[in-house]
This record gives sequence, structure tokens and C-alpha cells, in this order.
Amino acid sequence: MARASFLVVFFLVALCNSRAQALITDEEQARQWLDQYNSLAEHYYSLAEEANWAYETNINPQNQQAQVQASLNRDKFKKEAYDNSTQFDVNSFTNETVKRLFNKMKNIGNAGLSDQTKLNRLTRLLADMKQVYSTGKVPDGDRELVFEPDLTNELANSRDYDRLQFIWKGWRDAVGPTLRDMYKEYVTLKNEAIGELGYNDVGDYWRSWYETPTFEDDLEALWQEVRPMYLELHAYVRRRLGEFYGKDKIDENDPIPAHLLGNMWSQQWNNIYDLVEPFSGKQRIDVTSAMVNKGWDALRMFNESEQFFTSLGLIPMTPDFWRDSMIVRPEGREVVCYASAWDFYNRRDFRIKMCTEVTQDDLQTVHHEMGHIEYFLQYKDQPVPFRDGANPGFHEAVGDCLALSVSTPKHLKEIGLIDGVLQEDDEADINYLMKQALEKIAFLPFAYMMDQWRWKVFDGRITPDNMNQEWWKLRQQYQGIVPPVKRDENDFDPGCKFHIPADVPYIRYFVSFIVQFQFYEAMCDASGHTGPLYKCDFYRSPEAGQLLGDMLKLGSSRPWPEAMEAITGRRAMSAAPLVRYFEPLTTWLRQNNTDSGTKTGWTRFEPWTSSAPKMTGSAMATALICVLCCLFSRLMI
Ligand code: X8Z
Ligand code: ZN
Repeated sequence: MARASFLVVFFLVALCNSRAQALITDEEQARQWLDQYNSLAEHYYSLAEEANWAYETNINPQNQQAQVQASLNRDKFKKEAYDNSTQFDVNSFTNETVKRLFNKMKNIGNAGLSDQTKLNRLTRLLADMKQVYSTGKVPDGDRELVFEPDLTNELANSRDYDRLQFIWKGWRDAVGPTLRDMYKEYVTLKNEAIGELGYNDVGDYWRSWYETPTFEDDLEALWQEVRPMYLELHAYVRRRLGEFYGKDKIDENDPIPAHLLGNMWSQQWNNIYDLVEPFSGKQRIDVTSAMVNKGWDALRMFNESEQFFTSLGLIPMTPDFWRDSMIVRPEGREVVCYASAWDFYNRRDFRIKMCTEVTQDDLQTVHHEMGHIEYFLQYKDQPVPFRDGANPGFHEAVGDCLALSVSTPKHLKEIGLIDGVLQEDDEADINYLMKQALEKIAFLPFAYMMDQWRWKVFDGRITPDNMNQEWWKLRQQYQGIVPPVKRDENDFDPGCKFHIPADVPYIRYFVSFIVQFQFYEAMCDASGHTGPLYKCDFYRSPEAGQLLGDMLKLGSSRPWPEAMEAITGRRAMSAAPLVRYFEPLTTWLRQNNTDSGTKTGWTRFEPWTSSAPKMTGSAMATALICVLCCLFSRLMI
């Protein structure tokens, strides 16, 4: 604490000295100021992260209070630093890096809120929303189901229509209504904070991180490019689900009921691979049971992941990482289970927090999180404002890119999760690509619509009294899904997805799922891979590792197209590698849908109602006759 007050005084004195003067043009003075800023930023950021870690790994009122206080201290520092940075005449500077550092300093987020009472309230609200989400439970007889692992597992594994519906609705009842009013207040306060920074609204601020004037148009173009693949996949899955659950439950022209896709938000569908497998009787490509049978545990999964990173010559996890990370759900205390990776901004301390289960899904997530840590490690010596992804999508893409290599049957065999001789024929390939598509292609419209919804909430196109209805309109429009039970405005279904109450923007994942295939293709080329892209495993390729590592080291010191160029040789985001990867499956799906007379797309529905059985033809005819009779009898009178 003594150190903290000393630093505050030191910092303020240094800055106040310059306050009375005209704008400072001396670049050397600016550099010194930045150095000083950097060590203070490390100090306040790491204290805030420590307190946040303590809270999220042990939710209780004392830890929440300490977390809120540390966050407010950091915000106070950020605001003062930003205010004082305006003493410099940044436009007169010649050094691009110095200029960029000063510009990054404007990104102070909630700290922009000058009314302290409101900032306190917003900070508390954020902690409370996370708590509501993380401690939500679904009563089930004499049990209480927690989200991870109970609800996640049931959604993934149950094939009972009614049980799935119970779980799906139960989770939404458990947290949605409580979060609804909190979220409205959050939107108002957060917009006010961001407004003070000169942005139109929070969405405008979040999008600014991509430094791309045409960002929204670029995203729409990418979506239009991949949408035809999604429509083929959607139509195929809908038909197979109809065959399994019955045509009365899933009509061939309708959106799919949201609870049948193996995931609480229907965001990734790989858990229902068994229901939609193209060719039966082939080698198993779902390795969850192999992991369990071979006695894998969370530590083994983390070790395997690190081994993959180091095989590329990338940086291993640190001793502190292994000592301080939380990799399984602890007993006897509430925690935020949602997986996350943490940079404590002291160049030493990096951790993962995850309630790992022994499943293939979680093995993917372990790689995902370790990808974040690898980025942290690579850019740790950059100044604090540059300790970030080239853009947020890049950060999300690193671990997933490596996992594309890990998930190849070739690699799974290498690490002992597939036994016997590898089956390599066209049917086995289509099965594999289907599994990948259920994870990667199914995700794209979800990742796109999440922030379409939020941007509209923040800029007022969606008003507080129609948040849920508009959510379901977008869910139907992009994903072609409908709720299995009636929804109304007392529900708050967006709040039942972690990133919404947790204040984490989501478009980063859409970007990630596009660019990870660009990174993957570049690394495959560097490793000397030839043949179909989806067969590439760049395990033990120092060339692939070097290419990635060089890009990660840049952090956010350069605009992202330069980072993209460093790894792929091209500056733009492109869906071409993803389209190439899935090409054999896309062709197969088109053919299969045509041959089976399966139509793509869906007819409109009242999305805020439900997918409950519809009026049959005869009921419709009876209703029509009644109306006509009624009209006729009126005319007669
Ligand atoms: O939230 C995550 C990571 C943490 S950054 C586990 N992901 C998104 C999600 O689960 O919704 C990874 C993929 C998409
Ligand atoms: Zn992530």
C-alpha cells in the first residue's frame, strides 16, 4: 500500500508540473512520461487482476468488495493518466510508436465515467451480474444442477426431447429474469461512460478496436461468403434431427428448435455428431471416451497442450502458471467456471481458470486458453498499451489455430487417442469434416448475431422493452433456430450467455473463426504440408512456430493488417482458407441435400413464441370455414 501511495504522488507531481504549460512537443519528455506510465500501469493493473482473480475463484461478499475497490483504483489511475496524456501535442510527434501509444491510452472504457457514484454503481453491477450468472442453479427434484458440468453435460448427451427442454428452460429461468433489469441499468451507465470518451455508444467504441472504417461491411461480406455453407449444413442437420426426433417435432421448412443441438446456446453442434454422422461404421473420431478410458485428467490435458506449443518452439508455460492456475472446479466455494486466461501485467504471472472436464470439447478449450497465454508471453515486454492482440479476434484465434492441427485424426493417433491403423478414405474424410463443420461453420451465425444484437441495444435500435423479442428475431434470421417454449419480455435470454452479463464483446469470435483458418493455412505451408488443408498437422514444425511467434510478439504495436501480413503475406481478412478447408464437405452436403430433396432455408415464424406443434391442415381448414360462415351470416343479417 505504501508503494501505491508513493507511486500516486510521484506520478501526479510529475504530471502537475507540466499542467500549467502549453502543449508539450518534446518527444523525449513524452518517452520518459510513457516509461513512468508503464510501471505505474503494471502496478495498478496487476493489483486489479489479483483482486479479480481472488473474487472469481472464491465468490463471497468480502472478495467482491475488494475486487470492486481494486478495479476502481485502477480506473482512477487510467482516467488520470489519460487526462494527463492530453498535455502532450501528440500530432507533432514524429515517432509512430510513441504516437500509437498515446492513442491507445484513450481506450479507458468504463473509467471514462466522471461521476464517481455512477462508476461505483457500474463496477458493482458488473460484479453482481457475473455472480448471478456464475452461481445460477436449476432445481431438479432433490438436486440442484450447476451450469458446469451438469447442464453442459446434459445438453451435450441427453437425447430425450422433453428432458432437453427442461434443462434449456431451467437455465433461462434461473438467471434471465434476475439479469434483465441489471442489464438495462448497465447499458445506460456504460453508454454514459463511453460517451464521455467521445464515442457515439458502446458498440461504436468496441468496433473502434479494429481500426477498420469498413469493419461492419467487411463482416457482412464475410458472412455472405460463408452463409451458403451454413444453409447446407443447417438443412442437412434439420433433416437428420427430424428423422431422429420425429417430423412432428421438426418440420422440414422450419427453423430448428434450439434445445436439440447439443449446446445451451446452439452455438456449436459437435456434441450431436452421433445423430448426424454421414457414414456409419467408420473409425470413431469423437475421442471423449478414449480420453476417459485412457485415464486422462485435467492436468494431462494441459500437459498435452503445452507439449504441442513447445513442439513448435513456442514459449512454455511458466512455473507460476502451473502453481497458481485453477484447472478444476474446487470444492466448497463458488467460482466463475467460465474458462478464461489471465495476464497479471507483471511479466511473470499468467494463469488459466477453468473447470476442466475430460471431454474433447474441453481439450479444445484448453488449447484455446493456452493460445491466450502464449500471446501474453510473447508480447510481455511490450509497453502495457501494446500488450494486446493485433485485434481482439487475433487473440481468440491462436489456440484454435493450433487445435485445428491437434484435432486431425493423424495427430489424435499420434497422442494415443485413436487406436489401430488410421482409416483414410473419402468417407472417413467427410465424417471428419462434418465434425469440424459442426464446431466451426455452425458457430459463425451465432458469433455474428450476438453483437448485432448488442450493437443495436447500445445505439437504441433495440429498446429496453423489446430486448428478448429482438434477440429471437436475430436468432431466427441468422441461425435458423427457434425457442422450444414460449418466450416473452419477462425472460432475458441474451443474459443466459456468459459474455453478455460478463461484458465481453463477441464479434472477436466471428473474426477469430475466419482468421484462424488463414493462420492455419500459412503455418501449414511453412511446415511444408502438401495435400488437402484439413489433413495438415504441423506438430513439431519450428518453421510454423516461428511464423506464429513473430506475429504474436508484435502485440498490438502495429495495426492488425501488418500482423496479418507478417503471418499470411496478405493484409486482409479472408474466408478463402476456411472455404477451401471445407470444400469436400460443402460439395457432399449439396449433393446429399439435393438427392434427398432437402430444401435449405426456413419460413418465417413468430420467433418470440415457440416451436410448439403447429396447426394441422384440417384444423386450418376448419378455422377458415368458421370465419367464412361468420362473415356470411353477418352479410345475411
Ligand atoms: O468464450 C470462449 C473462450 C474464452 S475466451 C472459452 N469462447 C467462445 C464461447 O465459448 O462462447 C471460445 C469460442 C467461443
Ligand atoms: Zn478466448
